[in-house]
Amino acid sequence: MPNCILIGAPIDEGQRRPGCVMGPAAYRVAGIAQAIRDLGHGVEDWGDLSLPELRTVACPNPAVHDLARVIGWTEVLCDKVDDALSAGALPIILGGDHSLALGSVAGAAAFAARQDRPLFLLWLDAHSDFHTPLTSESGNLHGTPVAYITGREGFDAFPAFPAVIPPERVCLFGIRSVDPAEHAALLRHDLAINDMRVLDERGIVAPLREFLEKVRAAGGMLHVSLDVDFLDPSIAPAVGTTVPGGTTFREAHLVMELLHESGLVTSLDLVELNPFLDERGRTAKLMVELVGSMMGRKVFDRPTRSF
Ligand code: Z70
Ligand code: MN
Ligand code: MN
Ligand code: MN
Repeated sequence: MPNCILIGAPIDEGQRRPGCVMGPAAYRVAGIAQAIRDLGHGVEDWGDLSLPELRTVACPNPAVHDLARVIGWTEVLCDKVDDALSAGALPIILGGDHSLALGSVAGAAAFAARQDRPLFLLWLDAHSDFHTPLTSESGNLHGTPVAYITGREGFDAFPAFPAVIPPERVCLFGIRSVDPAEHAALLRHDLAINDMRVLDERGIVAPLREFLEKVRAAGGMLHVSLDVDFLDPSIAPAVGTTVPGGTTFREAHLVMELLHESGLVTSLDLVELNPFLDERGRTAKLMVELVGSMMGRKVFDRPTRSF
């Protein structure tokens, strides 16, 4: 695995509940850099990003809030994630709410396009985040990145997405909260939708392996976007939008272990951690443990199975 670059993205304008700005600090306090170093990887911390000068923008949907700021974050994140990948590292973006993925995946897409490699997206989340700024009822732009990344219309105010990811290269995993407008749009697009119904029936291993095989066969890069609410709220309370019925501690670790084994992950978002809602840092610590599993920590180091 390449060395890691930590990028702090203290963004909370993509939703309404304050607290996600403290996310990057909480990951550092929980020891994310040392946890990765202990596994034998180099880690560089680029510190926290700050907002660039804002443009004046408008959106026909009056519910949408903080559009200019979210666009500002999108631009700076796109640039920095591209820089980190160009430095040969695995960028880990410390959020911040999920609107940061508008920029992080754009940066990964710009880099992948220059390398002439297809970029795939694994979305570990309770939500499908497939609204456009025009369909969002909450006006919270953290519910829109998957639509932006797959080239849906309605993002006129945003920078053009560098290299649109076709829906067939996107895998939603763990979803259990989909708004009606998202549902209608998902039916018209060919994303892999591994909702909880599918994961309960098939388990997490088979659907994840299927997707990873596709990435490998295509020689692709893989961006993983891990939303805290992918996890069951009983083990990860520090999130504004808790949805019951999430993945267990064991399932989540297994996902990360399989990702490690695959050797395919090229960038990672950690999003929606709200340390203000945490219980003695347990959610931050769990997220750091999950990163450890993705970076190669094992209970017992048996020879790697091949994919
Ligand atoms: C809802 C909306 C959302 C994350 C909540 C929720 C979206 N579909 N995304 N938490 N990460 O407001 O658009
Ligand atoms: Mn740059
Ligand atoms: Mn999300
Ligand atoms: Mn979510």
